[in-house]
Amino acid sequence: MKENLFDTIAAIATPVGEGAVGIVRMSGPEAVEIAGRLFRARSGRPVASFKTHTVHYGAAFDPASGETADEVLLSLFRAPKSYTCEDVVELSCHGGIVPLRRILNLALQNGARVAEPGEFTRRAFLNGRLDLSQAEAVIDIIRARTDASLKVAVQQLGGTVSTEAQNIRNLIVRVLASIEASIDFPEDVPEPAPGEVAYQIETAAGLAEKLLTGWQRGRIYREGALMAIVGRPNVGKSSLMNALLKENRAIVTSIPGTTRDIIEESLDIQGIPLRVVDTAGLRETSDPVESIGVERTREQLKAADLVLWVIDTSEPLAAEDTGIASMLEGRKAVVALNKSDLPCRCDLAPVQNALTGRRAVKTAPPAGLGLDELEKTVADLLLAGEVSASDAALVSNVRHKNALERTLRSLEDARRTALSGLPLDLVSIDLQAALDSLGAITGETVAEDIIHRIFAEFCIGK
Ligand SMILES: Nc1nc2c(ncn2[C@@H]2O[C@H](COP(=O)(O)OP(=O)(O)OP(=O)(O)O)[C@@H](O)[C@H]2O)c(=O)[nH]1
Ligand SMILES: [Mg+2]
Repeated sequence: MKENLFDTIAAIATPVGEGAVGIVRMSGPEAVEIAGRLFRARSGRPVASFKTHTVHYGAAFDPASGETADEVLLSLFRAPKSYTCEDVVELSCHGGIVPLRRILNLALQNGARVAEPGEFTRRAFLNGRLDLSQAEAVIDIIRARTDASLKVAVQQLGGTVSTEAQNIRNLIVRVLASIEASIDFPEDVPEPAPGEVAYQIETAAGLAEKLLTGWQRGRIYREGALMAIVGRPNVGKSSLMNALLKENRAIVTSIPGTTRDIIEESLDIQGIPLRVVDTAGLRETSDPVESIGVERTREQLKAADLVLWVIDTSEPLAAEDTGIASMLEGRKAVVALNKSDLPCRCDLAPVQNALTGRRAVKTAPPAGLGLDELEKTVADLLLAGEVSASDAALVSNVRHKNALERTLRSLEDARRTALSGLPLDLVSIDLQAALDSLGAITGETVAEDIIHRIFAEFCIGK
C-alpha cells in the first residue's frame, strides 16, 4: 500500500454505543479547513483563527443545508505538536452513534477520507513521533487486561525498549566504525586487534541477552497465560475454579462427572492476565457426552502454559490419578492437595515422581484454605526464573524477541569471524546484519507489509 500523507483522514475515535461523549477525529493538511466548513463557533470566530491546543464551543452543521447536526466542542492541535504530527481536529459531540455518524459524514462530504484502522498512529510513526515499538505499545495499552500489563506497555510507549535497542546499536556502530576506518584508511588507522573487536561484540551481545531474559515475563504480561485445571472426577476442580474467580461460575455437585465441557474465564493473578479453564474430570467413560468432554480436557492439557493438577487427599489415589501424573511429564504444573479440611486418606507414594520438584499447596475451597498460597505459587511459577526488576525494559512482543535473537546470532557470527583471523570486512558484514535485525524493533529496517500488518490490528480512529 502506498502511503499518502497528503490526504486528510477522519474517523470516529470512540467506541460504538451510547456514551456521554463521542469523538470524531481528523488529521492531515486540510483538517483545519474542513473543520472550518462544518463548525460554527458560538464566538463567531473562524476555525482558521484558533490557536493550537484550544477548545471551542459551537455546533457542527451541514454547509449544504445549513442544518445543525449536534452541539460540539472543537479541539485543535496544530502540527507538529499533535498525536500524528499533523494538524488534528477533534469534534466532541453527544455520544450516540447517529450524531457521530452524521459528523463523520460531514467531514467526509467536506473533503476528508475515512481513516484505515491504526492510520492515525501509523502517521505518528511515519512522521517520526513514535518509533515502531512505541506505536505497538499503543495497541498494548488499549488491550491491557491487568495493571501490570498496562505498566509494561506504558514503559514501552515511553521508549524503554527502543532505548535499550539504541544502546546495543551504538556499541555495534562503534566497532563497525573502527573496522571500516581501518579498511578505508589503511595507512592512517591501524586494524583493531581481533581480541578487542571480539570483546566489544561480546559487550553488545551481553546487552541483547539481558534484554531477552525478561522476555517470558513480558510475554505473559502482554499476552496472558492459559492455566488448565485437571484431575479425576469429583476432586474439586470446579470448586477451585470458583474460588479463584470468587464467584459461582461452574456447577459443583457431589456427583462425579458434573463438568462435561470446558469452562473458560479470565482472572488477574498478581498482575498476570490468566485464562483459567475448568475441565471435565479425566476418566474412562462410556457416556458419549462425557467422553467428548474428556477429549477436550486432553486438548486443553496440551495447550496450557500451566496445569493445576487437583488431587483429592480425602480419598485413596485412583488409577486415573496415576494416569494424569504421567501426562504431566515436562509440563509446568502446580499441585492442589484438595479437600485438606478432611482427614487425609491418601498415600501419595505412587505419584511421588510427578510431585518431585513441583510445588504442592494444601487447599480446601469451601473452607477458603490455601487459596492465597495457590495464587502466589501460580504467579511464581509463570514468572519463574525471570528478572524481577519491574522498571527495567521488558520485551513483551514476539516480533521484538525474534529481532533480538537474530541480532544475537549475527553478533555471534561476527565474534567467531573476528577470532578466526578472517579479514575484518567479513566481520563488518555480520555486524551490518546485526544492525539490520536490531532496526526491526524500532522500525528502521522493517518491510512495508510488516508495518501494514502491525497497524491493521489497531481499531479505527486510533
Ligand atoms: N470437604 C470438602 N469438599 C470439597 C472440597 N472441594 C470440593 N468439595 C466437594 O467435592 C464435590 C465435587 O466438587 P467439584 O468441584 O464439583 O469437583 P470437580 O472436580 O469439578 O468434579 P467433576 O466436574 O465431576 O469432574 C462437591 O460436593 C464439593 O462440594 C474441599 O476442599 N473440601
Ligand atoms: Mg467440575
